[in-house]
Amino acid sequence: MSVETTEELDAGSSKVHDSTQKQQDMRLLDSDSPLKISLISLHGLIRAQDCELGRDADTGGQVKYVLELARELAKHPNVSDVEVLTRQIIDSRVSEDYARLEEPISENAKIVRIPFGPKRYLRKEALWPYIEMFIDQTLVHFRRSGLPSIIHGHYADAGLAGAQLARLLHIPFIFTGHSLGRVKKQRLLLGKSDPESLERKYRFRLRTEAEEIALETAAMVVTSTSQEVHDQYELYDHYVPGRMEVIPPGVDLTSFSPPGPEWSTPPIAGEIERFLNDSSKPMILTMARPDERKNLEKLAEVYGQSEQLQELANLVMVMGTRDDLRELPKSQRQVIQNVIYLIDKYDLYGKVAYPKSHVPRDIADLYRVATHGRGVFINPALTEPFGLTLLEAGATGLPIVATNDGGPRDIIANCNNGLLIDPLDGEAIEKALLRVLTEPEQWDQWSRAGIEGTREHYSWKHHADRYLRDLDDILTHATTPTLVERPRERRLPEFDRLIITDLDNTLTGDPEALADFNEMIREHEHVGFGIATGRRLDSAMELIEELGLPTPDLIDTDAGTQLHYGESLAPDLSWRKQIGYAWNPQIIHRTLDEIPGLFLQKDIHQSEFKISYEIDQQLAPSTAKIKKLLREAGVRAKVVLSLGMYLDIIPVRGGSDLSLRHVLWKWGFSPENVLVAGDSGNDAGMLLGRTLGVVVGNYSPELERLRRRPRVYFAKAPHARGILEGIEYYQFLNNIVIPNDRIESTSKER
Ligand code: UDP
Ligand code: LCN
Repeated sequence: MSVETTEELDAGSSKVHDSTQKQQDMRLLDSDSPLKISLISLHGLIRAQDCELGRDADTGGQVKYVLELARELAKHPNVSDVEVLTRQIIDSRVSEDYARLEEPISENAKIVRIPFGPKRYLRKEALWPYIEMFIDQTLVHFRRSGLPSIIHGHYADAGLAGAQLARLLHIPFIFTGHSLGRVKKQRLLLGKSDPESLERKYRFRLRTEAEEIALETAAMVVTSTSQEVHDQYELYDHYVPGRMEVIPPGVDLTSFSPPGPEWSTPPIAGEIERFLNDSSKPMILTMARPDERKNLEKLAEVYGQSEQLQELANLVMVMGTRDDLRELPKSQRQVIQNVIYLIDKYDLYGKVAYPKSHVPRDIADLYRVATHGRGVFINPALTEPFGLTLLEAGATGLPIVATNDGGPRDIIANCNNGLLIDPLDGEAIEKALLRVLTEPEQWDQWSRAGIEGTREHYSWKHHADRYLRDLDDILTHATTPTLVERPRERRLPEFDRLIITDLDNTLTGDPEALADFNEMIREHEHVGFGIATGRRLDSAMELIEELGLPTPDLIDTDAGTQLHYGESLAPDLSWRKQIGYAWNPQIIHRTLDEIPGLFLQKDIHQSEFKISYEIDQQLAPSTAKIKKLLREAGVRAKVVLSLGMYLDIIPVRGGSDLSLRHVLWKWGFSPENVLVAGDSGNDAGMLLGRTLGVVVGNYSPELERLRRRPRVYFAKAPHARGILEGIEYYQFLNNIVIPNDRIESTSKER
């Protein structure tokens, strides 16, 4: 683990301070340094007004949670902005609202929709290939609108994206899983599903890997219950309970209130009555996204098999909204179809209502109708990390029966407003429902306790206060060591120019000049510093440390095939993704290993996307011939000769020319603000193009061909002194001038 990650762990784990320290810390939240908070929630349909909760399997409690959190945080005087970053969706099947690039939520809070991947709506399991695109687009957004003080990723997908952004930008990261892959998988396997088909459907491998990365990076993990901490996150390798904070969500009490004396039957009651023979019976109400995890079929089966339940109550199943059942995604359609099948199997016509649609304001009314009729709310989910519906039911005075898992257990412990059940045990479910429906005094007690308990324990205001207090600790700890021990954290988007240089023989070779170079970098906060080297990352880092160089802000290693950033060596995922294109190491070895004059270098010089040989040019074929051999073997690869003796084979999309361009594009640098320096053949790629090139005095003959190129300066001085000479030549630290911009390149040099 890198040094910075360890610091982050420390920052997160020591959130307890004495009060003096605390007062000092509060300075960070002074209104002259107000916080900008970026919440990321990528999947589902998110809009500020009339949120379509339950419309599909990806639009549920998390969406509500994130919007309510954003609203509440934005009310705080020390918070200047809250943005919810989500995906822009342009799809005639969903409202145009989801295509708007920005939408206000409330004063100081807004939704920002980032376009990435296909325009159409995608279910969450299909978003994985596009996460890196989101990261790159969000960097563009941050460049335009300023960096946030904190990034908070919600669920595995945004956990991965947020963690990566936070590492790239040195911004503290908060993670909330909402529901965890490992737990869901365990539960679904208990239901005897086949592991392979589960994997295909839910992409658990990708999801849990993303959760691991998010947990590793997070300075704080916000959970809703202590059970989540002890029994759920505990299943992960990066489980650090000291960084986990239980801060339960709230419930909007202005909407979710019990039916008062003035109460009259709301319109949604009519929608339910259409299904029922005797609508005066109490309701067994359930409300959930049509998701396998919600175990809705089990409930229909229990009701279908229980004459007593059918006698006493109607079953009302609110499973989102739909226009045409056949057009729903397969997994959702299956849940609803199975329920309808069971209604038919047990001939439950006239006893079960499953309304086709509802609008957001119907939700509180539905609970009130159920409370008024002395019914019961049930959530039989296989696993339920929290369960906002339970708060909603509780706040409306409706007793609850819920699965014995994280959220329900805490909610019932706090509110004492119902019973826990094992979601796989049909008899237990029946028994619990019967108890609520047949014990009127107990019903009154549970109803009252729910109304009082939710008010006492679940408020968004408390949530936001705790959240901001913890955030204050994190920010204090993230900055203190920086202030004391080293200059302000360096971050790529804050530099206005970059120096990228080769390591061996360009930076190294003249210790005195190197010391001057180091000092120059340290003194100029507006100048970013990058290394581009043929070495492997581990060996480059070793040398960097040995030489006492400042930590590079970016490091391009393995001959332009690996890109990492900053102290944490955060990998550039979008680069990683593209580099492997058409790469086939086996065929390369088969084609070249036995060629006379080519000798495979030691293992320590080989890496994932670089095969390195030593070459004896007397014996070996020319590089043109080597390229031809590779082409004939059906391999697409680049062949790079350095210092007349090293030959690297790298992917077609690799090389310092392309990696450099990727960096400039990604971070929004114009080439005129980037100075590159090198001495040998594998630096040629990055010296070409519109950046400002410096070839140091001790260059090797492969670079001679660049002599008359525009924007390539051949320094007289060797090594680091040559770079300093180049910096002077372009006046790179002040107002940049490009004296050799107009020199025409000759056709030979092209
Ligand atoms: N919901 C809704 N209509 C539905 C199903 C659910 O409005 O048909 C809302 C429900 O009122 C609650 C949220 O979606 O606010 C579900 O949150 P919960 O935490 O219970 O479950 P999740 O969907 O997050 O798994
Ligand atoms: C996801 C879930 O499955 C629910 O249990 C939570 O209440 C919701 O997210 C909000 O955290």
